[in-house]
Amino acid sequence: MEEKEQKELELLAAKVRRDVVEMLLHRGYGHLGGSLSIVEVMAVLYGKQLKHDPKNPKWEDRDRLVLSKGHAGPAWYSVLAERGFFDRDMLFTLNDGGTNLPSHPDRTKTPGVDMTTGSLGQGCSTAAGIATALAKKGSDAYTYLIVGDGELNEGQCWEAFQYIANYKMDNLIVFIDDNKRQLDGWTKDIMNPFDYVAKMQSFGFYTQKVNGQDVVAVDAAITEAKQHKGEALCIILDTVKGAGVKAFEEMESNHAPKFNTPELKKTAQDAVDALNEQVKKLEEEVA
Ligand SMILES: Cc1ncc(C[n+]2csc(CCOP(=O)(O)OP(=O)(O)O)c2C)c(N)n1
Repeated sequence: MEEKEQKELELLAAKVRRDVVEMLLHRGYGHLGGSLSIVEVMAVLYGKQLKHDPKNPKWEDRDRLVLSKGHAGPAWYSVLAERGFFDRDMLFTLNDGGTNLPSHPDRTKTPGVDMTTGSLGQGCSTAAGIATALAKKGSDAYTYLIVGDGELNEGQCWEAFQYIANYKMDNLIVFIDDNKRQLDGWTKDIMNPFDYVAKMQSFGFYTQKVNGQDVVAVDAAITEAKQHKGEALCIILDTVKGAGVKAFEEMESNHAPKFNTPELKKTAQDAVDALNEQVKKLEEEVA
């Protein structure tokens, strides 16, 4: 990847990360850790790999995204706003009564959101259905599915994976966001997943594992996956819950913190300020 393209993706990631923290600070609470861990994959998808048209969100030939770990909606909303699907000001209506940005994605409310999610596990099945329908219509659109490592505790995910592998669905890319933590602890302590690579390979997936916080590595893995025809495709994103803000990475419970004390508000505001600096620096480098 050219250095300029890398910087542009890093800039988009920095803006999305900044927006996530800023909107949750404004709201006073929200799903922080699992939104921050998927920032880079969101930036690579909307900055390069996922076909979309912000002016025509229902464009027939668009690629689809199913964010099965729907609680990470703020990361999706941020990248949609940055790409121009709606005004950035709308981010600050997150979770308000009557908002078009509910805490979990709703395809009837938000431009650019194609599937409603939030009940963990179900997005794996709906993504498989969407990709099946697109293939039957002769579309060359991709469906991308993002699943959490805690979410994989749901048996429904594995039923869907069996279906996807059985039908050798090469128009769907499964991302597992392996941030190693879930709502109330470490995934390995709650339900040991053992080795995702071996597991997905044994299901029949062409499986790669990459640093999910590295836009170049994520982009290369998607490009590589698209070259594998006639195989189910999986990319395991090795990520950090709360990624990109040291204080959040180290927070004991960073799933959905409340910003309800002066200290926590200051931590979040400091993060927004630091991320704004990062955005400014990257903007200068890209110019
Ligand atoms: C069926 C279902 N059960 C429980 C929940 C509550 N819940 C929301 S997020 C979460 C943890 C998910 O962990 P993970 O997939 O690892 O998400 P991440 O750590 O990436 O945020 C749980 C149990 C839910 N949304 N759906």
